Amino acid sequence: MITLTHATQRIQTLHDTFWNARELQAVSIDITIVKSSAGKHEGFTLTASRTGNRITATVGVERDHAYRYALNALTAWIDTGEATITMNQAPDFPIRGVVEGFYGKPWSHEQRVRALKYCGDYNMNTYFLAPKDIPWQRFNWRSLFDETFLAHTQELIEVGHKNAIELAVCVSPGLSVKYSDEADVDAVVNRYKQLFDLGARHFGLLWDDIAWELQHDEDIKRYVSTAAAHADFTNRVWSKLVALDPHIVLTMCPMHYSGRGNEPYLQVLGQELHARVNIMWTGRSIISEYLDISDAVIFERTTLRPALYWDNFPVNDGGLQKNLYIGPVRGREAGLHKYSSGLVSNPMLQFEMSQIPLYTIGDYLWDTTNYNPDLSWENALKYLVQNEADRNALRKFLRTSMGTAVGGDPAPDLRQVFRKGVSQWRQGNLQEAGEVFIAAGEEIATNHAYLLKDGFSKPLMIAEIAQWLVKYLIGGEVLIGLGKVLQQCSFDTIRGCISGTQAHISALEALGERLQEHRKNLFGDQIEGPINELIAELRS
Ligand code: LOG
Repeated sequence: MITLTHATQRIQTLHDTFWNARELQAVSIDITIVKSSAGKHEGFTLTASRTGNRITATVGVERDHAYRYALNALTAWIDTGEATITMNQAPDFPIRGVVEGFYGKPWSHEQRVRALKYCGDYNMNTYFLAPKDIPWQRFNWRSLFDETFLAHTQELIEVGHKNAIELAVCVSPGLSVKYSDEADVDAVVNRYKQLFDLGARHFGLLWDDIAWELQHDEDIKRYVSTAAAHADFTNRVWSKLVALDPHIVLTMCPMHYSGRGNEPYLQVLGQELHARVNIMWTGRSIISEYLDISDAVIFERTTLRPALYWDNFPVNDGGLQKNLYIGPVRGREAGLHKYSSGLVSNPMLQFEMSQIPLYTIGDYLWDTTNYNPDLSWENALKYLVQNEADRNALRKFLRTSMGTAVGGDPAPDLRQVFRKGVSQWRQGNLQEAGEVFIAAGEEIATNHAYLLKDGFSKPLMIAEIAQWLVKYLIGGEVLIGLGKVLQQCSFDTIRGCISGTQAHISALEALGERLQEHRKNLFGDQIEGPINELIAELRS
């Protein structure tokens, strides 16, 4: 039994949505809404106590949608089993969320619906819909959205609102736009109007990955630079949008979306673009290892507004498709929110697996100072895989691909295996060294079989990583092969190194080849490195 007292209609909807998506616990919960003393825009206060199976909670919010964050905190507290809680919290970053902006097969409608619910659980508030390879996004942007698209989008906007997420649909006219042409401005605005009628209030206009030079004679005559054209076109869109609703939000992605943050293009944009339009930025690089305050300050000085980070982590499109980025986000500085209007993450093509890093991004965005990547990652696994045995098996696999494009050890457990094994072989204990690798390989083979067994609780996850699981097993077999070769070699105590035959060298080369042949990346270069080292030692 859950009761809610003194709620507004919006809070009631958030409440119903939240509890409907959960299995009701064997407790009764009474929640009372009070006037907020949170003091911050998206803040909430929460006090709660438990007597037996009965939980009594009081929640205060400035803005109704923050009630969702109070519920997230309440359920997290319930899971701890503690007797009381008192909280006064607010998020660090104002805009927190996802930009579905990768090349390749976009997420499906069903996945997006689920993504919005997940984002609510991660304390996020924004979802940019910007799939690159879908005709409506970059190619036929001059036509109105069709009925199917609108029906789907309406559902997304509604599910978003029920989960405290704003859907921001994007348009990318840059491949064929004529900046000076008012009809092109209207084409974009007409699409936004369709979405406005469905309840959307945040829109995206993207100028990434397009020709840097002006293409049309009229544009060349009218504008001194592409930056001037982008500012002017975006401003004209903006003024038609604010006429619809003064509270509207427009976010634009500039053509130079990565770099030092002081490029002439950004300077012009800063001066000429309406002050209320957000500018996205991916940081120093397209995929930035670090997002830090010193760069953010330069960007802000140049563009006269704080960056809205388009964070290209954990995205794995284009040439990155062999990688799985399933570790926690790292390298985003504590306190960055003071110099930024928000951060949205461009996820992987793999929807299910993206949830692991996204969960950690939600944690970072909420509280950058206390963000603990390893703890957050573990909590992500608990949240996503409730069955403990399945979670343990999955964790072992995941820990062979923890490398992110943004740092971190790709295969921390395997590193320990090699540390142990290599130290044994250096001491001349080839039987023991071989045993270390064989045991590690066998453990992988057993875990591989477990993950693929019928009845594994997360089949959608397994389906997404099927090809990496093939590589996983190959890795296990290669480790066993390496162990066996080591055990057949002998140790030359005089020279203090391993000796063996050409056959051993060939066997090792074949193992290296096997790993190379399969295109998906796992294990970092943890296995190849030592194999090559051993080959060199045998040749010496
Ligand atoms: C694209 C993005 C793509 C990403 C990673 C931005 C602003 N645009 O280099 O759609 O997913 O890189 O490949 C991009 O990042 N351009």
